[in-house]
Amino acid sequence: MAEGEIFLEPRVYTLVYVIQGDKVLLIRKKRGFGEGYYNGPGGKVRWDETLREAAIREFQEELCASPGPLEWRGVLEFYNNNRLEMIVHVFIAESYSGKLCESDEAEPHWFGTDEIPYDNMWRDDRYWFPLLLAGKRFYGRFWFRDWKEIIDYRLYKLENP
Ligand code: 8OG
Repeated sequence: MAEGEIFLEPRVYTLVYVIQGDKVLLIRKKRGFGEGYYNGPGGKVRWDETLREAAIREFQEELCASPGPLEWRGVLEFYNNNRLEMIVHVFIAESYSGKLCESDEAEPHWFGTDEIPYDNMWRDDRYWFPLLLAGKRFYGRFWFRDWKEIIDYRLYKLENP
């Protein structure tokens, strides 16, 4: 590796939120990173697939159903103890096809957009989720200490100039 070059492990992830009117589909994760938290379905992007392919595959694995057309809405960078660990691409869909199931990874729950369970979600979600619900595009960077506490963050709305 050339001097000054920084090697990053392939840690790109997806998240998909189905939003129908004033309801949002979340899953309660039953295992893995973020166990017990409500989140959108999603997971790690493999080298041989695109972001959208990964987003669809993870949705199918976790909920049995398939998301409708995906709209890219933002990207989040997560630093833990000052090291960039995860780059997460966030999509929304207005529909899905098939019947939602409970898998060994997750159980689906619908929430009103005014009753998002932020206390049982990742700490950063309370900052950027309102932008998602407001129809914005965004770029966020969050610095965690031991994946618990947020020590700093930057959040940008992406708008056309
Ligand atoms: O494959 P696995 O279940 O471990 O993937 C973790 C999922 O959790 C992935 O979709 C990305 C997502 N995720 C984080 N951190 C955060 C976060 O701070 N907020 C939200 N909403 N999702 C997160 O890894």
